[in-house]
Order: sequence, then C-alpha cells, then structure tokens
Amino acid sequence: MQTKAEVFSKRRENLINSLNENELVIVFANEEATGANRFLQNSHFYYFTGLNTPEAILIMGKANNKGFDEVFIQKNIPERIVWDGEKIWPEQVTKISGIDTVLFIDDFEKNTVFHLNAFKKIYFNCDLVGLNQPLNKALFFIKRAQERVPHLTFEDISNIIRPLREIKDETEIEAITESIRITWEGIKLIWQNARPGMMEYELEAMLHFEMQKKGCRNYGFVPIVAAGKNAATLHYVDNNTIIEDNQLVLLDVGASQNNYSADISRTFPVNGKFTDRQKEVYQEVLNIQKEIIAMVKPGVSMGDLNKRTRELMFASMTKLGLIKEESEIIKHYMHGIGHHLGLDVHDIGARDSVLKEGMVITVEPGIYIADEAIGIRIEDDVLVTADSHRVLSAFIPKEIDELERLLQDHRK
Ligand SMILES: [Mn+2]
Repeated sequence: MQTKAEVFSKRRENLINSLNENELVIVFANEEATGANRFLQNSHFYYFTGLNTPEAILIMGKANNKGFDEVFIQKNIPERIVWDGEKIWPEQVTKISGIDTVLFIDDFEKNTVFHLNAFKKIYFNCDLVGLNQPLNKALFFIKRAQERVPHLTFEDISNIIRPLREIKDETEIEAITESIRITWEGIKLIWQNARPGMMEYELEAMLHFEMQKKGCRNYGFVPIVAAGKNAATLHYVDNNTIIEDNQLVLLDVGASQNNYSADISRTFPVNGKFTDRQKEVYQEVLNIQKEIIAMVKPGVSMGDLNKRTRELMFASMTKLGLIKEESEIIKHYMHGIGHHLGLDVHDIGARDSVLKEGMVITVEPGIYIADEAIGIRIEDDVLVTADSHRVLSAFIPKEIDELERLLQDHRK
C-alpha cells in the first residue's frame, strides 16, 4: 500500500517527467476564503500536494535533466495564532505531500526571479478574470515576471495536466466512491421523508444534514432540487417552490468529501407513485441511460456516446409523441450525455475524449417537457475499466418498481 505522500509525490514525478528541459510549473493554491464562504482548495494544487492550505505556491521544474519541487507556505505569526489558529507547519507539509523543500511565501518573489531567469517556459494555473476585474495573485505575479524576464513564455497548465488528471488512480476512485456513498445517504433520506406540500429547500436540507453528519463540509456543486416544471429549467437552483401532489422531483446532487465530487441525478414521484405518463417518459430515459452505459469502454469516444444518445432520443421522443423531426430533439434534450468527474464536478478532460481505462465520466440523459411539467434526468458515475466499465453509483436505485417500493415503504 502506498502512503498518501507517495501518491502525491508520484503525481509530481509524472508531471516533471512530461516537461522539457528548462520548463517550470507554478501552481497557485486558492486564496484565503472571504465573507461567509468556506475555503475550497484549487484542484490542480490539491492534486499535486494533498494540501488544503490557502495562499501556498508549488513549483516543479526540470533543469540539467533533473527534476525538483518546492512549496511556499504562509508563516505562523505567534500573535495571530490566538485569532486564526495555527497555520500548517513545514513538517506537516512534508508529511502530507512528500515535498522536502518547504519555504515561506515571504521569500517567494525574491527567490523566484533567479529561478525564472534560468528557465524558458513557465506553465501556470489561474482562473480567468474579467478585463474590468482586478488581477488575482497569480496574474499579478505573471505580469511582473514578464516585465523582468522578457524572454520567458507563459502557458496555461491545462494541456500538460489534463493527461494526468483525466486518468484516476486508486485513491481517487475511492474518494469519488465515498462522495457517492454520502450523496446516496442524502438521497435516501429525501426519498423517505419527502411529501407533497413540502418546499424544495426542505429536501435540500435533508441532503445537507446527511453530508454534515459524515463530516462532509462541501457540495460538489449547488444542488438542484426541482419539482414539476422547474425540472425543465436545466440550471434551476432556487429550490424554493412548493412541491405539489403528483409531481416529479428531479435531484441533481453531489457531495464533495476529501476534495472529490459525486454527481448523481435521480427523479422520483413525491407521493410515491408515478402517473402513467410519468412512468412512460421515465422508462424511455432509463432505457437510453442503460444503453449508453453499456457502450462505455476504452476506445469509445464521448462523441460516439453523444451520437448514439441522439439516435435513441429521436426514437423515444417520436414514440412519446413529442416530436416528428430529428432537428426537434433540442426542444426536450439540450445538453450533452456527460462529462469527466473528479476533483471538479466538471472535471478537466475533453468533452470529446476517447475513453481510456481509469477515466470517470457521468452518463446523464434527460427528457424535459415543460408543457407537461415533467423533467426527468437519470445520472450515474461510471469508471472506464480495462475492457469495460463499472458503475460507481450502481447501488442507488433507479428502476421504477424498486423506486416505488422504496418510496411507498415509508409512506404507509
Ligand atoms: Mn453531471
């Protein structure tokens, strides 16, 4: 069994091996949280260090055919400890990340200009900032570095980090699965306790309760709890409408434990029983979802999955009396079949990737009929294995009879 520090060290080694001579990578951690927000780490920074430490900076590079890495962290100021608590100490950083050279942020800029002068190309991570917004720390640093060392070229880190991050290792698959388990506990509580007349946010509170109970502090994304026609608005997150009898509720939810996110959608009748029409539409979505999941294996592309989904959608929508022409599919299904999942809910990885062993993707077809107040999406998280796939969320029920039985057991 590898220790965690060995896992993170291996990831840095892999990245360094992919560098050319005289290339440097600078990965900025996220800045300290402000206001009512809780700190969330930058995914690239976490991937290479395992550190949930704000304001830190990781450097990796290759020079004279040798790789090196070092990390800069904030210093503990004795008078501040009583206010803010202790910041992480260098020994802890080494223990978690496996990085031996731990320096302080205060020394970053004066150290780094010498570094920079010896390199040709710098890869860096930073969030896009609007032209009318102030520069963030990363951009501010790059601007000054460019002025002082004009021979440098800068490139976003995405292209070199994508091939690494899109293939998940054991630790990552376990972390995603743990987030899925917690999400399932939340969905289960909702299924047991949802009743007509409740507000959507009451259901959201149940998910949150289960998450907090497991020590999981963050959502992977703002949860969608959408009743009736709200479910036909794809990014509905108000969650503040009353749920009427006979309505379906669409849940698109995901906990994020240990920085890894789950992403699960389930749709259920609030009173425990589908109407005939709801059942008919649900079954079409479920059949499509199962057929697409069955295709998942190395060598198949996301494009293939999308293409097949459209063919199946056309057949289903025609059968349901919704459309006559293929061009009308977009009226009732307007998103892609899925995306990569990992540290980020829409994880790094191309939307047209050719699947490889170790990738984790979502499969999430939906049919949305605003006029009938029906919006159905069924989403599972799927790992691509050596010659096939494994549905990581397979334990979350989705068959109509299983769902109705489960719902009705709690409504007697
Ligand atoms: Mn999704």
